[in-house]
Amino acid sequence: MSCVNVSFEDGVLTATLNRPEKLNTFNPEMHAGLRAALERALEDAAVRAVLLTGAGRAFCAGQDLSERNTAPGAPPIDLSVSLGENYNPLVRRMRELPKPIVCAVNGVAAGAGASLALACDIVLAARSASFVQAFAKIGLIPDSGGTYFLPRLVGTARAMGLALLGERLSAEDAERWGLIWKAVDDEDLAGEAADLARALASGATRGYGLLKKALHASASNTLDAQLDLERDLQREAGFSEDYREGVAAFKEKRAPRFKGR
Ligand code: T3D
Repeated sequence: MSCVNVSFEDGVLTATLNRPEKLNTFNPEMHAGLRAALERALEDAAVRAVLLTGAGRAFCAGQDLSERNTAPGAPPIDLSVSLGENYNPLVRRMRELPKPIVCAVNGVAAGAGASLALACDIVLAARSASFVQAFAKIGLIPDSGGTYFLPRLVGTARAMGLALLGERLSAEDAERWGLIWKAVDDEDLAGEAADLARALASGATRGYGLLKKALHASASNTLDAQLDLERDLQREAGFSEDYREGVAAFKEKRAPRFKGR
């Protein structure tokens, strides 16, 4: 059975982390499966939104620690190789994908699993789910974008507390703190996430891609640079078929029929 189940319907590519007995922890096969899913999402014009979720009781507990030999006498492990070859390209692929990624956090998201969720564009979480910055408990620092996402989403004080203490943050607190978009009742998660992904898949895909770029750039831009970027990206958006359709639909008082072009 594959580590990542991929399905496609109504413009939505759904990728389900599928090592439930291992809390969907990352191993090389999981990385390869996610890489392939994201490459397909990038290359296939029919894919207009991605939905990421996990099978079983966890979303993802980060790196599979059973794959790391830390026994006395074992050679030191150079973790920069794992980050450089797998985690960092994964996060870059997600951030650079010019299509929205919805995350349905079905259970605990720990370590790189929490960062994976935060690298998505809209995060819904089951009320019973939680977020754990587990890294410090094993002597590591938040990775896979954790030190970037956390302070930007919740501020330095809360990011520092979460990272140092490694305590569980409930989905409801995550919503209240602005870490995620929304906590929903467990039984509603799959349906709400699928509806959201479908709605995004019928939206103005090119505009979405450009707005992702603009919002992400704002984290490191001056206002001046950001205004220039908005001008340039809005130029591109204005050349899209979907812009014409959106304005025409508005004037004709009907729902737009976006084609994603
Ligand atoms: O190495 C590199 O490539 C560098 C990159 C690192 C990125 C990272 O993600 S580092 C962080 C790795 N993740 C963790 O440290 C999380 C460790 N797990 C936990 O903190 C907790 O298990 C959870 C908060 C995720 C869930 O807690 P709970 O109480 O719901 O479950 P549990 O009883 O702790 O775990 C259930 C089983 O899953 C248990 O095994 P057992 O006792 O039933 O045989 C536990 O050992 C196993 N498990 C949980 N997380 C991992 C894991 N096994 C391997 N790797 C894990 N990450």
